[in-house]
Amino acid sequence: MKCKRCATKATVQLRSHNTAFCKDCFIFFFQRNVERSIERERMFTRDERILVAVSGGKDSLALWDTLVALGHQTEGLYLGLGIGEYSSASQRAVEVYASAHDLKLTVVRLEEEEDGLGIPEAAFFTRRQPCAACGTFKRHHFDRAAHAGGFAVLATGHNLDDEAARLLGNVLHWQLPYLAKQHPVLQPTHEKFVRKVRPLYRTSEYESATYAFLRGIRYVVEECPNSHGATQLVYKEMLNRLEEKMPGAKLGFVTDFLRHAHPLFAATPDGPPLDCERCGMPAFGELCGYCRLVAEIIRRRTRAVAHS
Ligand code: Q46
Ligand code: ZN
Repeated sequence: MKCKRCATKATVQLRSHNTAFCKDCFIFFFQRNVERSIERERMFTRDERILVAVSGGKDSLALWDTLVALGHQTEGLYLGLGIGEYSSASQRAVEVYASAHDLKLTVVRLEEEEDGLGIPEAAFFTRRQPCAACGTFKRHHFDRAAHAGGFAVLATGHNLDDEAARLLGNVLHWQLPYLAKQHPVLQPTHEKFVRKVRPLYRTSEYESATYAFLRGIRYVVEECPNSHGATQLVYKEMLNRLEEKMPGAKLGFVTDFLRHAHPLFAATPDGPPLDCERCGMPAFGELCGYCRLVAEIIRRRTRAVAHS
């Protein structure tokens, strides 16, 4: 098979796009695809500073690499979740990438924050799924770092497979408020929030893994141990089976939703009206969701210690 762009021998076949590329042309294709997503959705301009949330996996490192190649002003943020060897390996991968490319990286480790809580403790003491607490912790620390650093935008590495799985879950349960918020660009609803964007929303997991590999990025291949059994994986499996029979199904599912259905669900959500009494970030009550969760964990931990 020949490269669609330069007619030399192709090394990457993309069934969903009905095309194939050699190494250099695939890298060009990937970067141009991301650039088009940024422009199409008016995510940001070259004058704006972007904070890239990097986890150490293929998607967020491929995103950072692409934004740098496209000439955007970026800095990285790594949030250490305290999940054993997975977190140590992820932090190493991000640090190696940042120093090899001379990029500025901020590392925030949950265990070293004021509350000293990693995700395993949060899950243990609240008896909830680790991913529930993890989502709250990530949102809080990303928002806080973006605001403190004066960034215009926070970019995350969610890819097409993530977006399609999330959309399928939201449609299966008709989660109308979540469908309203399912968009690659979320405008801030408070002055302490920044615009949140997902520039890889039209780029598949396979494409970002291939890009990272061809660019020589040493990412962490292992998934977070808590991801096993997550409902999202069931949706991803279903969508992969569909994609097998109907190449391009995931891309059509997500982009047609955004074009035709999202405007029907979209409503401008009200921003939080108050400031959290503990951390100062936006809140709907006296405390923001993060501080309420932390207070609950600390209460339960103190009770557990008292009874031991
Ligand atoms: S990191 Fe966090 Fe994921 Fe691990 S605990 Fe769940 S949400 S699976 S993307
Ligand atoms: Zn708070």
